[in-house]
Amino acid sequence: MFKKAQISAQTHLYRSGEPFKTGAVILDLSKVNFQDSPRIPYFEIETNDKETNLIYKMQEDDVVYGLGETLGALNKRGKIYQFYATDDPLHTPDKKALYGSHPFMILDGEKSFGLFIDYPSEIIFDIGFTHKDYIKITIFSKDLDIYLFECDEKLTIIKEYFALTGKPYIPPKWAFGFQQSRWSYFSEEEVRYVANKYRELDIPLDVIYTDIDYMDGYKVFTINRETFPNYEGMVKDLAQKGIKVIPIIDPGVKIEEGYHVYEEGKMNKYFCVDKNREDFVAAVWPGLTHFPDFLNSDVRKWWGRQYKIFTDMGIKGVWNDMNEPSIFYTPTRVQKLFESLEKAKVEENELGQKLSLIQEAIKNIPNNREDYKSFYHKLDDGTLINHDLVHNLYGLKMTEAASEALKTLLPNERPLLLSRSSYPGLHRMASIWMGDNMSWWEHMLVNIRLLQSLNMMGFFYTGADIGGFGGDASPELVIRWMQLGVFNPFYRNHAALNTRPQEPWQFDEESLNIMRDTVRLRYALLPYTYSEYMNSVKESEPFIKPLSFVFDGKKEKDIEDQFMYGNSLMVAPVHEQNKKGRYVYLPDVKWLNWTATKFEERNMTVYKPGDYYIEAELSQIPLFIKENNLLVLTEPMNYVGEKEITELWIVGLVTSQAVYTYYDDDGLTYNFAKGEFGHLKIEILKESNDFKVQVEKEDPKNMIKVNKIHFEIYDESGNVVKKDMII
Ligand code: MIG
Repeated sequence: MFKKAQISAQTHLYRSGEPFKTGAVILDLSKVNFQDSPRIPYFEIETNDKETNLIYKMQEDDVVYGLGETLGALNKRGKIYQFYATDDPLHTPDKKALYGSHPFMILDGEKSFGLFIDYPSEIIFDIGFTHKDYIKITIFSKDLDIYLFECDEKLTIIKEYFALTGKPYIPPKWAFGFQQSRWSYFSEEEVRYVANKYRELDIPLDVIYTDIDYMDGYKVFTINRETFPNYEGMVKDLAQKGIKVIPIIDPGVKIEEGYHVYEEGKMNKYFCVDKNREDFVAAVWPGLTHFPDFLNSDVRKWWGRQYKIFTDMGIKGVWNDMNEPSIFYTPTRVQKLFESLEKAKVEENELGQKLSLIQEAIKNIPNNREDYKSFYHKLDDGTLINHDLVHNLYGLKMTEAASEALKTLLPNERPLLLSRSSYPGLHRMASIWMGDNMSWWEHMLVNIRLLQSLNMMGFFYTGADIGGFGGDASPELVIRWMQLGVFNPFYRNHAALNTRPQEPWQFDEESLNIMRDTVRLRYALLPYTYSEYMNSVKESEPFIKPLSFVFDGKKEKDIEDQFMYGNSLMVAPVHEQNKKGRYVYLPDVKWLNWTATKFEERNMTVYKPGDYYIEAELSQIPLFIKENNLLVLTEPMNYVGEKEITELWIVGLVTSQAVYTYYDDDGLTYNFAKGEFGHLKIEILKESNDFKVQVEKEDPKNMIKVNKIHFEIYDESGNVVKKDMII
């Protein structure tokens, strides 16, 4: 049975049993008053010994949003989703689970509400799949917390969710620059080559990643000195060019005598244990490993200290991978395989019938639920808990270890911190990328939808592997994806082992030129992106929003491949092969269309609301600036911070009045929280054939270096008036 507590005017907690403290919620719940509550509003409850089911009858027009890192449509109706973190490198439409678990949904209909289930193991959301009118949520436990947000407005529900779980992570400003990665750049030489190539070709770049092959035998916190003899020198030299190096880190610690991380972990009993209290053994990249017990705070501190080898080199961030945790196999699983193979032992002519048996046995080896059930965590109070019951927290707790440590190792510096697996709460300290997608056009659409649904969970700083991770990418795909990437806050080209290289210069001259202009466009947008990002964190409002979060119409709810990037700009990426344009729906207001190729070329057209086919050649990106809203640009640079931003270009269609609050701070520290930031309040008032401008500066700490603003203001007939202003 549930007990109920009031959290805010609109939010209630319904608690059943004794839930595990996941750390998702930032409020102190020890002082809330509970009273018995036989029911939960909206839902019918069905329970048995093992599970709790919540059932809701949907109306025909109800739309379901949320659920973060899941595949399928943005409107989640019509599919089953499972939250049980898994490393699945093939994101086909039938898949129910990915790396993260985000059990927060929004029902948008005649009755609207939000629901967050704070429970760290398996949950199933059957959203109108089994029965088209019903939501059935199955939690495989009776110990759980359910938060119900009773608000009419989707954006208010999200605000309440952030009030409960914390505000989104703010990366350093350079993390909004372009980033290049590959599994792997195998040597220091190769990394230096990539850096030089970017500079030679005048393509802006801020970050290069080193994937697992920089390590010595995949041992975490070591460096292969044969291939990276002077990793630290490389970090310093690249820093001179304005490029940061970010290393990958995996959780599995190789079992090898004399290897310091293994020895320390073993001596201090820092690893997860099996049922015999022996260190649990699972194979990942290094071969047989132990898993650090991140649910224990001593282990987190110990692990966190390891990152010092990187920060001592001048490294400003880390990339935490494989933390579902991914398991390639365990000795038990291999044993079971041999047994199945023994059973399947057949004469050659029978193989046909037995083949599927063998295939099935092999398929079940990695990430097997039985393996997750076979190890334990030791909590701070000394109790042992089976991993399966807290499975979805492993990535969160690993990332917490990194985040806490980096606060000391890089005092008052904002690190770039990425994790693959996640749970609510991780969005406060780090962010996630979308994992191992493929070089498929279909995965561009997945990217577009995930941007929107992850933003609802507070993962504002997110993006997909640009160009696709697995498989070979065509030049056209990479170009179109680089264009979409301009509007991924995390903008990184990354590709898997043995796939066709996809750095901008790997194709032809024309493709290279388009990609250069595309990346430069991203840097031109930097003042807008940063300003909108910081304002959206402050306002607790998603940075990227679906059209239906901004406009009320019915049609808006069906449009999933256009989105608002900040409050002024709607992006309609071309995400299909051979397309020289696309259909775009323009809701409600007039729009200033910029079919963008490069910063320097701004040919604008005004559109009334309606449906249009917008042409977009391979080099062109369909962008739309909302009426009476403004876009802020600057001249592109080679990396963030190369030059002070001294000049702004303000572009917009103003039919009455437009106000833009331009924000800036040092981009590196947390001093903004102490008031060290500046605002330029730019106001444009339409006057018959002209406009009036007013700029107010509020900048006590001198954070804004802008001294010249160029205005390009359009009227509804598409005529432009340009003015410059010295401030
Ligand atoms: O088993 O480190 O998602 O980005 O390049 C694959 C190698 C392990 C998975 C990550 C991917 C990374 C890759 N990793």
